[in-house]
Amino acid sequence: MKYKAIIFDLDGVICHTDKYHYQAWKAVADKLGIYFDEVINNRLRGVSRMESFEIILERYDKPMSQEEKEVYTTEKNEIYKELLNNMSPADLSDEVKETLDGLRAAGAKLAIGSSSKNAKFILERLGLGDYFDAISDGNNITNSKPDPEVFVKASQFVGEDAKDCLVVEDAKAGLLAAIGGGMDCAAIGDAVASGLATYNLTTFSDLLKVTEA
Ligand code: B16
Ligand code: MG
Repeated sequence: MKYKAIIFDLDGVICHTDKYHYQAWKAVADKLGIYFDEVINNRLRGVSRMESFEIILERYDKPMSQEEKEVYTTEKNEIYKELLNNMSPADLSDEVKETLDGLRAAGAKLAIGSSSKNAKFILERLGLGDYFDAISDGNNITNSKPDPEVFVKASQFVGEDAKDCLVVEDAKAGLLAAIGGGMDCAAIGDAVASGLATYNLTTFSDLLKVTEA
């Protein structure tokens, strides 16, 4: 095993909550009469809740106060959390679970590095509530990706140096955060196209090969 710890992004890597984010933002956008589609939703990947709303508001031509923004983002989160209740351990693929178990058996500590403030709730829904050695998420950071903070905190939580950590990400902002934190990174999904990663994964289980010493 080349790494002492592997830090996983959550949404888009361990599980897929895009459709729930989409439905919840769509409800808010419709209420405000703002055009919103799946292409715009893709731009919200790995981006914090308020920054996501700012992207949606690019198509809104009236000013909005910070208080109103808080009201709408809170409403979005309530709808989103209601939708997350649909998730269950069946939403965790066998490939992801077997790969995680294989990496742990090979000696790596496993951590989460997610922008989401709902990370712990999502992990519980997936049956992974007690699985990871550490969770760094939207609740313990002040700067979101591409700032390295979420991954630096994750490495500190597991007590390993950045050079001994590998980050797994599906968003370009997440790869930039890993690189900024001095960590190697593996890209999956859309993040592959950026060409920024140390490794490009075709499928999640490729992690077992690329981390082999
Ligand atoms: P929340 P990740 C990110 O999670 C999502 O990709 C992004 O779409 C979302 O806006 C962000 O979490 C904040 O989520 O509203 O639940 O706090 O990819 O960093 O695991
Ligand atoms: Mg992600």
